[in-house]
Amino acid sequence: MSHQPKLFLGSEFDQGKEDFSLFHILPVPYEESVSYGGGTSRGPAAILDASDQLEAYDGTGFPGEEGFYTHAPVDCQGGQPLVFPRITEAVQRILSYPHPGLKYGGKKHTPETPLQSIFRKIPIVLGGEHSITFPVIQAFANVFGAQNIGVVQFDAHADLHEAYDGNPYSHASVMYRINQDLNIPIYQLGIRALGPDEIFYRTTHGIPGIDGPELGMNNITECRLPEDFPPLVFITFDVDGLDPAIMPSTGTPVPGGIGWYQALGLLNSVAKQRRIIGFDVVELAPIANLHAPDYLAAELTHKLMGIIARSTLSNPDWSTP
Ligand SMILES: [Mn+2]
Repeated sequence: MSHQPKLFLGSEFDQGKEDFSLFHILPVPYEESVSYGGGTSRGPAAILDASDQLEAYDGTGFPGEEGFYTHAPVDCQGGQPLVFPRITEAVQRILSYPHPGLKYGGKKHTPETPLQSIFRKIPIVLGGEHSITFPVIQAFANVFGAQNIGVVQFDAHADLHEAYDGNPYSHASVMYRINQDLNIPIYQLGIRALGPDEIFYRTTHGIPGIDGPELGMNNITECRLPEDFPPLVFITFDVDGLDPAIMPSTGTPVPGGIGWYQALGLLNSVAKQRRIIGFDVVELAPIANLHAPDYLAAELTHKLMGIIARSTLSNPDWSTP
């Protein structure tokens, strides 16, 4: 690749080998339907910049040893009808590694870790507004089959409007699109801002999860997915699910959000129950000269990589479909 993108944790790890790195970081600086504060198109670059301040050790292990490959950002110019197919194609390409014919310096490379040889690559999508999760999930559905996938959503908002401001591809409609159009089950954590149409949808469709007030007032750090929840889980992490005290850098902050250790506890809990096949971190809208939230988003990304690597290694029966 001629373009040299800014790397995730480039201060500690060189760009990995493209077809063997387990973690494929895909920046998607898409911002079109934002309804309140703007700036989420600068989210991916802020996370990559902040990632240079991370330690290689995530507190338990070294996710970078599985390989980080950071892609050039998806071209987000030209409007939703043009951009969404590009996002789907980029994610699907990652899920299709190793590509025949990919070589490095004319040498054939062999995987260096058990995870690199057994499992599909893990796409890690950095947003950008939450709308992008729909074309991301379309790629996963194309590869794994929609019936095998569930989505666990961390968010302040249910994002279950059929359309928002007349836009069916709004950030406020993304989970409706995934659940209704793709028929993919969802599980919601941290929700605390809901419209009447969303309450109706959740009730009539029996959408499971634990809402913000219950999480916060009872300091819940574990969740139990429904028995019939699909075996493969994608995590969509809208940073406004976190409390604005630790995450003010987002377009629509809502008080009473998830705490840091609570988020890690819930993520660990999900990873113990199902194989996580990818995740996104969306809606970071960096505030100039306020670095802590950007660093938090980078650390969240890194910790989730470690959680996935360890849970997948300790469950060898989670074979690749
Ligand atoms: Mn959202």
